Amino acid sequence: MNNPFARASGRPPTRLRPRTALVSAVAGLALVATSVVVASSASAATTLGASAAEKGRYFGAAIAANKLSDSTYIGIVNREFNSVTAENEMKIDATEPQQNNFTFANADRIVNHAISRGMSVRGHTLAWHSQQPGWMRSMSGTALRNAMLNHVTRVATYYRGKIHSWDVVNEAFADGSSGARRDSNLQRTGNDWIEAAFRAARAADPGAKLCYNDYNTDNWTHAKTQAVYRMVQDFKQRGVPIDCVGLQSHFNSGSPYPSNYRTTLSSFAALGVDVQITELDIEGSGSTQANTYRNVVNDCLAVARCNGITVWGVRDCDSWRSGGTPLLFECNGNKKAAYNATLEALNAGGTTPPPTTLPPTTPPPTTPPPPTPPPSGAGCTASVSLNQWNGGFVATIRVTAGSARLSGWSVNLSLPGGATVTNTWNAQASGSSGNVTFRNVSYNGTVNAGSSTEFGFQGTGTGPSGTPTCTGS
Ligand code: G2I
Repeated sequence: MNNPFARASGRPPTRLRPRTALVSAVAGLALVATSVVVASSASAATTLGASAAEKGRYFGAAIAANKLSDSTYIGIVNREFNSVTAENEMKIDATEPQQNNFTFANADRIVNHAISRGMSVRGHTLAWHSQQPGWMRSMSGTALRNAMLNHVTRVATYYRGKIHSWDVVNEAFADGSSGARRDSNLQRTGNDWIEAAFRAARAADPGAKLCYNDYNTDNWTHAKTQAVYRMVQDFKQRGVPIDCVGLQSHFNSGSPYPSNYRTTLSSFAALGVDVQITELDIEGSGSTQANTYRNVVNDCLAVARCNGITVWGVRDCDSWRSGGTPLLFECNGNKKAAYNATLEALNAGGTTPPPTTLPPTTPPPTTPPPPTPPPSGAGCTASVSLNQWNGGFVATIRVTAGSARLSGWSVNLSLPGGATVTNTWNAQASGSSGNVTFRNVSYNGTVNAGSSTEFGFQGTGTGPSGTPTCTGS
């Protein structure tokens, strides 16, 4: 993907007009003085996006499709930002209001505007417990898992090549001291729903960075921060495709900017992922608010893999928390002290870009050795549930042990001509077309008598229709 940041420019021209030799000595001195002033002011970028671009970063805003025709609003967006996020238009309820009926018109208005101006786009969000359409809210189990994967696949495929970073999964951890996953219909489909979503997103758009995004993960000592850290660490160790962590960073008196914020950013980065500040807003006013914005920018610039900041709205009146006046522009479009502090901090940050942070190539998951030969005729059955759409499918296979406990299993099934497996979870596939065999992975080979386990795969073309054969050991 091109780096649009390198093209961003809000700098005034630095070239001085040629001078004649007839200038008097006094006027000449005045001209020298003038040119010094011009040269020094010309060295500082004059917009957030241009300044961030000089540091190899982006500075973005969440924007709304229904405000694109507001001239004050779009004037600020076009002038200041080199990245945008759709505030609501890419959420599940917006893009799949009825199951398998996708609507992208409003999201497209944002994406097309951004692309036409050389801005990059953050995609928000593919899988979330909130803002689900009614049909999804009432689903559970395998049907919901399939519907979620189908959604991830279809939306990420539609925008393939256009999204810099996707918030693949949003807000999946509980608040408070438990460090647990948030209870939700998605969580109840199985703890592996997050990694399944990331694998589906990678298969659909291999060029996008894939992020986990959450709030109240700014303070390094908080249980929620630690829990997300452990999940990302685990994903990196097991080869689950994750490239970035989004810290929403909604700050106010109840959830203040923490003094260890830089430690949080650098600790995530040390896991080998990028860090992005994805929904920044800071309630308050005047120099207190300005100083907090300055601190956030300084912290991001201090961490090489902190590759961008997005503010959650443009003017205070556009904010979801407008009463807290948390943004960089007044309602009339004027710049606030917070804006000036943000730009100053960006400009003071030097001009050395961080290392290029294209999506890292993720090593394939480590796979266990094939199961040991069967001790005796352990039996199993397998059944397929298929979610098919035009050109692709997600298959979920339920493996059920017979009257004896299994210590391993394999499932063989036949795909119709033209079908190809692109992505498998909870199993290891041999082959990708025709007859394909799926074997258990390390954590799901043992199945008690009469119990079941599930694995899945995603493919292009038409999914399997016959009954699979299951072999237990
Ligand atoms: O709540 C703040 C943010 C927390 N992190 C995830 C973000 O996606 C979330 O954004 C907010 C939007 O700023 C709000 O604009 O998410 C809310 C819920 O999706 C958005 O609110 C919704 C209202 O709930 C709807 O009633 C309304 O129709 O905004 C919609 C469009 O104005």
